[in-house]
Amino acid sequence: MSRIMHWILFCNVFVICCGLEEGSSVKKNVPAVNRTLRRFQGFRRPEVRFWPTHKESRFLSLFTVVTFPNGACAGASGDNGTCMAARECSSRGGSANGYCANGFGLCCIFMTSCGSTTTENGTYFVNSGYPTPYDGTGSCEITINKSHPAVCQIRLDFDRFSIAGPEKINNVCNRDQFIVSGGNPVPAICGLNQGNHMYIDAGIGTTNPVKLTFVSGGTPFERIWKVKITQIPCDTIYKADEGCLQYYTGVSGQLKSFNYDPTSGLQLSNQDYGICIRMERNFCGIQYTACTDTVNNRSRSFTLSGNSNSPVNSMTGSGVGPNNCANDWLLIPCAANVGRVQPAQALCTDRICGGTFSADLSMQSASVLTTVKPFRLWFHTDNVEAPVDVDNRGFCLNYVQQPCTNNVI
Ligand SMILES: [Ca+2]
Repeated sequence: MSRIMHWILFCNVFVICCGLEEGSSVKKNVPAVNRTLRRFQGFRRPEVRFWPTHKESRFLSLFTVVTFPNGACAGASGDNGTCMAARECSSRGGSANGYCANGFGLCCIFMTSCGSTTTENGTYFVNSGYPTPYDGTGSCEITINKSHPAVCQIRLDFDRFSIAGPEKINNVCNRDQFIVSGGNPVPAICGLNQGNHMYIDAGIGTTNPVKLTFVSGGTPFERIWKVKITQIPCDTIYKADEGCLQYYTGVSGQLKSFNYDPTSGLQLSNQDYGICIRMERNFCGIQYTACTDTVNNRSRSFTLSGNSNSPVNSMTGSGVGPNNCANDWLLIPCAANVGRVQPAQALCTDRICGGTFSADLSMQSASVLTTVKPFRLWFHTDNVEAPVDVDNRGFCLNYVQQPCTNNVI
């Protein structure tokens, strides 16, 4: 028994031990243990009183350090953070916000603002003075460096996003702008985007910093933003598909164009991006329906072209003419209305625009189905609105994936 070492360190690390032949894995484990212990110095420096002598060590201890990973945690404030020791949180520039790992760790929140550089996964980028709004002019930029060489995507979640909207003639973001540079091309956006998100391609390799910039123009406006930055390794299952600025998962959900707001939002010009929905297992089609508009007397939840201050029919196709979508459109591959196919028209269409959501020329909104895979939409707008296109909101659609039965292939 004397040759079997039982060590139990009463700090914030538990060590479970058992006997092992000398010369196997104990010595290899020592550096790893020391590293682990150093990570917990923020709690209490563990006292390792001795290592076994050569004489004692014919049988050495194989100890398994039961510790907690630096995983995601929910802070007391509701923000998400990373679970770690207090000293590590402080040295990495975070602030502790509640406990995690059954009280052994602290939930470390990383929040940063103008002029900073971050490598921390889960960092929040907030406006100067947050949570107080910022009403001034200038440029606020942060640089995101990869937290790990394996990172190849960055997801931005707009937990708060309220900056000045576009000008009201052509809906161009020429006052305030949110700009992403350093990754794949991303359209500049402005206005109200709380709850929306973006995926940024960070490329392969250890560098490729991505910059996020909020430009505040001269218009007085109480700007507020809080952007959560999540770094995504290439080999994860939650990585977005290539070419998807937005990526949704789940059998059902809701997707909106940027600055969609039924009350005051305006469809943004100069947009051109893909929206992807992950095909869930055993689902073969996807159905889209315009969101319920609870604000306006007449639904404006799909208003892409025409003067939406009056009822506007749906428009389809890529031809030139009053009922085509030559300038602004939502592209849904081979879209067809559920339950009604008008014989005089093509069985399916691609581009949809106008002021009513339907794959047929109609004043009546419809549910639209496509079985083209993968499930993907493209949104395109040019840089002109007035005088033909006025007060369009953009789109808000609910989607429901359709199972591989019921004649859906
Ligand atoms: Ca336009």
